[in-house]
Amino acid sequence: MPFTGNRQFKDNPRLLQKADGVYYYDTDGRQIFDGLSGLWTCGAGHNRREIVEAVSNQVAELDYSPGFQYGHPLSFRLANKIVELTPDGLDYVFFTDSGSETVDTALKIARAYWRNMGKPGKSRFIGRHKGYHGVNYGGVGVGGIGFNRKLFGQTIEADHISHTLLEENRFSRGMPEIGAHLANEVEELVLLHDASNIAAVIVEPLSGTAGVLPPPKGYLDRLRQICDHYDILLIFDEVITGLGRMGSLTGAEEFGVNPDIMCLAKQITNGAIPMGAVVVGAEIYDSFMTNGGPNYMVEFPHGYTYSAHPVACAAGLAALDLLVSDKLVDNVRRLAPVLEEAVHGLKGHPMVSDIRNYGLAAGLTIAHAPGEPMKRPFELGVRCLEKGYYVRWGGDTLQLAPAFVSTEEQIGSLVAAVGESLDDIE
Ligand code: PXG
Ligand code: PLP
Repeated sequence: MPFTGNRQFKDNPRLLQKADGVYYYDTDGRQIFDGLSGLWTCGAGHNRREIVEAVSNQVAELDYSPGFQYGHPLSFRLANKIVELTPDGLDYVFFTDSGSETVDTALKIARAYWRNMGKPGKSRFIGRHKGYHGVNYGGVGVGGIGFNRKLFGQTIEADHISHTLLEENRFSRGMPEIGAHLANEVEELVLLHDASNIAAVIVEPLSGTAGVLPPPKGYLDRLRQICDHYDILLIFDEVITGLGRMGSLTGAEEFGVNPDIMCLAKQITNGAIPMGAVVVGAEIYDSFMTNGGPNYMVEFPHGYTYSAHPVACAAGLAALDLLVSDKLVDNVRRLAPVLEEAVHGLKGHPMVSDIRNYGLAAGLTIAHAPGEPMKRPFELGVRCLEKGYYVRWGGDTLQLAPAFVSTEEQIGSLVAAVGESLDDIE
């Protein structure tokens, strides 16, 4: 069981049987509102007919196609679609099968790019405390959640700048006022290591897993300026923020700052089939093409057995068509203030020490039970489930991320269930 208390789960299993729209149904047939869009994956709601049909047809037409040395038309169509939806200047796509693979691919692209440019010394990475970049060795190295690292020893070496969860910003709505100055810590690391040794800075535009931490005003702009000034690549890990949840097609678009490399996953296929994607600009792509040797040689020795899997591509094309045709991003913009208003209504509860939100994402920090920082969120999550609401607990936080197709009433009752659960465990 991934990221699960296995012993507790075996005593009290939580088993889902089927899904429809914004609801799950457990093995007892109980209806459960999906307050996290799966795992931030299913913004369009579950079991969308268009995606189901695309997947069924594709598995019957071309069930698998080798990605090494062969291609298939859908992967190019999906890549073009992703390029359309991401900011100008991000024009080339490399497919993976998860967010973790996406991050490790992005890190390898960044180092290889600098080698291609004749600057092999530029190999260090800068991440951020509380950052989550998946669970593979690269992502854990740049990641900043100690609990996810401490069992595993040596990862890739990385420095970490401070997180932006500041006491002064507690209970901010949307982007907090204070914290842009924290981006300047990159400059201190430049003084320490010299930019000639630094490949890239990687951040989530909004930290999801850490409990929904929106970027402080001016913070991402400052990161961009510093990276430009010192010729360091800026990687946005948009596995959660990409493709709708922020109220724009990407976090980059919403926050008005473009990265050199973007990581996407989850929402590409609406969660139906595993898939991730790294998106880069022409300068990075061309550096591989001009340094690849004779044209039959492999320019980027990297890839997965299931890269650009045809069934995943079919799911992705259908899901992204839905995102656009059903104007789901407009839904997010419309529903974001509803979630904001509702969730900040929990302020004042003695156990709630902070509330944050942006787009269709909200995070609550729960005051620690004595000596047991992770216990109350777990208890709250289980209480919510008993009431028929699925929410996410992690660390000392609860997270809400309803589907883009939720109604105002559903969002209201989701937050009400959290409030009642808080009362229950007092
Ligand atoms: N980067 C970011 C920013 C993520 O949020 C990953 C990489 C890794 O993706 P994969 O597909 O390898 O899991 C993620 C995944 C949660 C939660 O509740 C978040 C994730 C996964 C599961 C749960 O916060 N994020
Ligand atoms: N391990 C072995 C022995 C393999 O042969 C392969 C792929 O061929 C892998 C790991 C990597 O698997 P994947 O390409 O699915 O990441």
